[in-house]
Amino acid sequence: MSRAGEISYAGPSPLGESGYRTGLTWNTSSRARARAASIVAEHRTERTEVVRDAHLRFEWAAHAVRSPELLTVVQETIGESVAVENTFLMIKWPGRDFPVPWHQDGTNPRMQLDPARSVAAWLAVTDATTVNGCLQVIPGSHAAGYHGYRREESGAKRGKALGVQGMFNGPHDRGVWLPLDAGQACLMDARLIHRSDSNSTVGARIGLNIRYVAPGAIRSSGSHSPSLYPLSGSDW
Ligand SMILES: O=C(O)CCC(=O)C(=O)O
Repeated sequence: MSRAGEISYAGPSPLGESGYRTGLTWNTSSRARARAASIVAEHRTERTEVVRDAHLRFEWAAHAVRSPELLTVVQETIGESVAVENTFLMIKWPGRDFPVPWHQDGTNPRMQLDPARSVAAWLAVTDATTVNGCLQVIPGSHAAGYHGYRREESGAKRGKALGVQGMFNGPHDRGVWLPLDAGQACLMDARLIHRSDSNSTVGARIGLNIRYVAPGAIRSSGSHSPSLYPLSGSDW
């Protein structure tokens, strides 16, 4: 499923050759783990897997999107004026089949993000490991631009429903795992191809996904006009 009028946006990344950056911190690991424990307590009964717009629902997430180190690096990457376009909290419960297919955060049927003016972040609320479903990325995959995508056949309601067309949903020979401790974060070019596996441990794996944009980053198709949550700058 790729649509007429979409732009490929092939080319270099503001995050360099790899198209991603790790080694960032959004909170102390002990505070992140305490937060994870309360999220688990709140959602254990329903086994909620995805909470959309977490930054509008939870005060801790509204703080997380503006955590100083993360926001500074986002501003260095896309400029001083920054808004949140979207967040979702993803909980991988033990024993659930919940892989996320290879996908690119900056393209969907509603819009495309200009990769020079947008960046995606993934914040580890619990530790994220290769066995509980940390991200796997394909370094440099941003450079070829946006690809066509398909709707995931199962689980489409709960998470990322769009996978890169023609890509098998499993490890890739160029894939690199990004394990993170609770409280750490990574940034990804909006075109970087990434995925995650199901959680095969006995504890929950929790991550917060954020799409940050600068003014003019969003090309929307049709009448969709995203509601932005400005964090800095006066151009909104
Ligand atoms: O949390 C996950 O496992 C997947 C998140 C993701 O794919 C994303 O950040 O776009």
